[in-house]
Amino acid sequence: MDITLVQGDITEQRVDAVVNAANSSLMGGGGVDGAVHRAGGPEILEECRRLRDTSHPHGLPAGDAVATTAGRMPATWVIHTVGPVYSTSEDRSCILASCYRRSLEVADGLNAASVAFPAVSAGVYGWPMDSAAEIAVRSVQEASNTVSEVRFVLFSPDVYAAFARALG
Ligand code: AR6
Repeated sequence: MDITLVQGDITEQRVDAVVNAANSSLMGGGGVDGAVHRAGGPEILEECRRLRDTSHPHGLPAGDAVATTAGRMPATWVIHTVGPVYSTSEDRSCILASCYRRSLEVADGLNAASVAFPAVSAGVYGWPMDSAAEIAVRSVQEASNTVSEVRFVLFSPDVYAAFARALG
C-alpha cells in the first residue's frame, strides 16, 4: 500500500473514496463534514437519511464506517466514519484506530483502490495532533486489504508536519 501526505482540501481529491469525519447522527456538521456536504451537494444527505431510516436507526457508532455517493465531488464515494471525542480520563485510541480500519474495509467492499483520509478526531473532537497522526498512520499500515493508495489530506501545515513525523 502506498501512503502519501498532501496538504489541502479533501473535497477536491481525485480518488475513489474520500473519508468524512462525521458524527453519529450522519446529518452533517462543521469541519470536514460541513465541507463534504457543501461540495458534494444534497444527494449525500439524502443517502445518509436513507441509512438512518433503514440500516442505522440509532446512528453510526464511533469507530464504524458507512458509504454513500460523493455527489458532485470528483471522488465516487464518501465513506463516513465517526471518530471518538478525545478524553483525558479514558483511552479511546482503539476507537480511533477502528475508524481507519473500518473505513478501509468499507473501501475494500466497494473495490475502491484509492482512499483519502482527513485527520479524524483532530478538529472539533479535540484529539492531540501528534497522537492522532500516529494512530492514523499505524492503523493504515497495519490494515490488510486491497486498497492500493491511502492519501492523508491535511488541512494545515501543523497537521501535515505531525503526519510527516508519524510516517517517519
Ligand atoms: N479537508 C481536509 N481537512 C479538513 C477540512 C477539509 N476540507 N476541513 C477541516 N479539516 P473535524 P473531528 C481538518 O473537526 O475532529 C463535525 O462537526 C481539521 O482542520 O472536521 O473528527 C462533525 O459533524 C482537522 O485537522 O473532525 C462532528 O460533529 C481535521 O480535518 C465533528 O466535527 C478533523 O477536524 C467531528 O470532529
